[in-house]
Amino acid sequence: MSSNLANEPARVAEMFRKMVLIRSFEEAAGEAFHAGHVRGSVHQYIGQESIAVGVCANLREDDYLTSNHRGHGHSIAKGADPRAMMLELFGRVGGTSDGKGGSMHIADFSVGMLGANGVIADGCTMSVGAAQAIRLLGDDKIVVNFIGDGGINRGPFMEALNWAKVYELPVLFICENNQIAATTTTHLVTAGEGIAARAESFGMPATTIDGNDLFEVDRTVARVVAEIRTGGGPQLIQAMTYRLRGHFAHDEAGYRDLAEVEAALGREPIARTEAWLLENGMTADEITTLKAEADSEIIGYVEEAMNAPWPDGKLAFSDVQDVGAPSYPGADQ
Ligand SMILES: Cc1ncc(C[n+]2csc(CCOP(=O)(O)OP(=O)(O)O)c2C)c(N)n1
Repeated sequence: MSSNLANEPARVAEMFRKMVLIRSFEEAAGEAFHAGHVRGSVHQYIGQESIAVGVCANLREDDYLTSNHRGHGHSIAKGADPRAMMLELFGRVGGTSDGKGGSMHIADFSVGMLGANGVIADGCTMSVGAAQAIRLLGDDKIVVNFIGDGGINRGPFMEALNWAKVYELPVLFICENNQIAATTTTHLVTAGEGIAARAESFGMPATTIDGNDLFEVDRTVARVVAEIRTGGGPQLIQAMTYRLRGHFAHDEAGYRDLAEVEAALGREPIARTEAWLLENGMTADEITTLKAEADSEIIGYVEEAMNAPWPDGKLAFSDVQDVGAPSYPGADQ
């Protein structure tokens, strides 16, 4: 893992801390789901942490992010408050949307996190809308959209890439290629030469990287973000990775080849970054403490969420866009 970060162990340690916090959050979210505290579904981001953290380390707080159903890691990396996120998973007061969104709809506008989205690929078109707004306002923000490899076979992906390229909008599409969409091996249902080729067919530069290598993610995203921010137009990065758990918390993924999982565990990002830190001045004790602190921080949020009040049922329709009854001549007839 040679890198431009080699002289920045403190920065790497901070990124590692975020990756570990995401892992702790996801383990706790899975346990809370199995204990019956989380309604709906929980799609854990375990094994992909280096992508969210490496990408978001290169964004400004006022840059925007759109995400998908596997969005907890993206949200934490962008700066959303994990305490409010846990409350949201539990559906309680104080959640990022006061419990109305849940796991697949985490949003925190205060840090540019415009929203996760349970509808596959719909975050792509939302990101292009946000980028169009940036263009109209003359800002120099950029938008990052996270999408899975399964999502590239949906229409909104194609529409979003087309629009983004036609208007040369400041969007970075990050396709996290964990090689599987729910239970389907993605390349078996994807025509053509794959994700990068699909972006290139729209005239959009595409770069494929090892997403489990924090340093490669960081280096590549730093370059691409600078190009986009200075008017270079949209780009796509395909980050190769592996979903270490089932599709959602209640999927034991028994359909997977164990040898494949074993090999993937050998490439998983937290252990790889940890190895670098150990070689570059961090002690094993410091790493143990850092992990224990992350676990206890998250356990605290779980306990708080279990005891937090439920929202008042009367608030179900607040914060819902309501433009009222149509008003035009003859509307009342
Ligand atoms: C429009 C739409 N179709 C189907 C689903 C059901 N679904 C949820 S996640 C998923 C697979 C997504 O795979 P991918 O985009 O590769 O992301 P990953 O789960 O691997 O992170 C599917 C089919 C959905 N949420 N939305």
